[in-house]
Amino acid sequence: MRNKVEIMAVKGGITQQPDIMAIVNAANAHLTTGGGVAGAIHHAAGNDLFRECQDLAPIKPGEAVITKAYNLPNDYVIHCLGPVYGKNKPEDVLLAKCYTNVLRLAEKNQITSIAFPAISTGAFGFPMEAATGIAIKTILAELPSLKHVEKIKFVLFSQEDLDIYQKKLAEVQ
Ligand code: AR6
Repeated sequence: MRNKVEIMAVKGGITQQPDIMAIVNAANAHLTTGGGVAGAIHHAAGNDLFRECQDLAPIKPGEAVITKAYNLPNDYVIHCLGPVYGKNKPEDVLLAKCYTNVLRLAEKNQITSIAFPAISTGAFGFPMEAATGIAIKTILAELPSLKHVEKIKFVLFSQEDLDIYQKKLAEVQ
């Protein structure tokens, strides 16, 4: 089963992944715009996304909800609230829950490809190395239960972050 899922890391923007069915939003609890990933997603998707989100908010750290993607070149957005580092504890458990819950929602919706940003590593302050380890370990643990997801792409904003992901992926693949 594990060999069936393609896992990769690329440098780029989460809103520019047209080959992907569902992109993940590093959201805030109220599923409003904000900065970073959430700002880029809401800006690109348009006001209809904001409206759909209002019926689903608020969410708690580790939770995920799914919406349509509107003007984005994808079918769905899966919105996930990562932990604020130093505040929502235990941070590692809550961050792992994000990845697990996103994958479970993806499976429920028969999603075949998914793109993740590095949840919690921007405004929420989670150290990148530690967050990368949690993301990869959690996803690897979920692989045996995936029936629909065939492609998982990590989208990193900087070369430095991409290097961290590629190093960790090389250690496990
Ligand atoms: N594509 C891919 N990665 C990005 C993009 C993008 N367009 N923009 C930033 N990153 P953040 P968080 C990287 O702050 O830490 C928002 O204001 C960024 O370099 O988007 O979970 C929300 O409204 C970092 O590595 O998410 C929330 O209030 C990573 O994506 C809060 O920020 C995550 O950065 C969520 O904070």
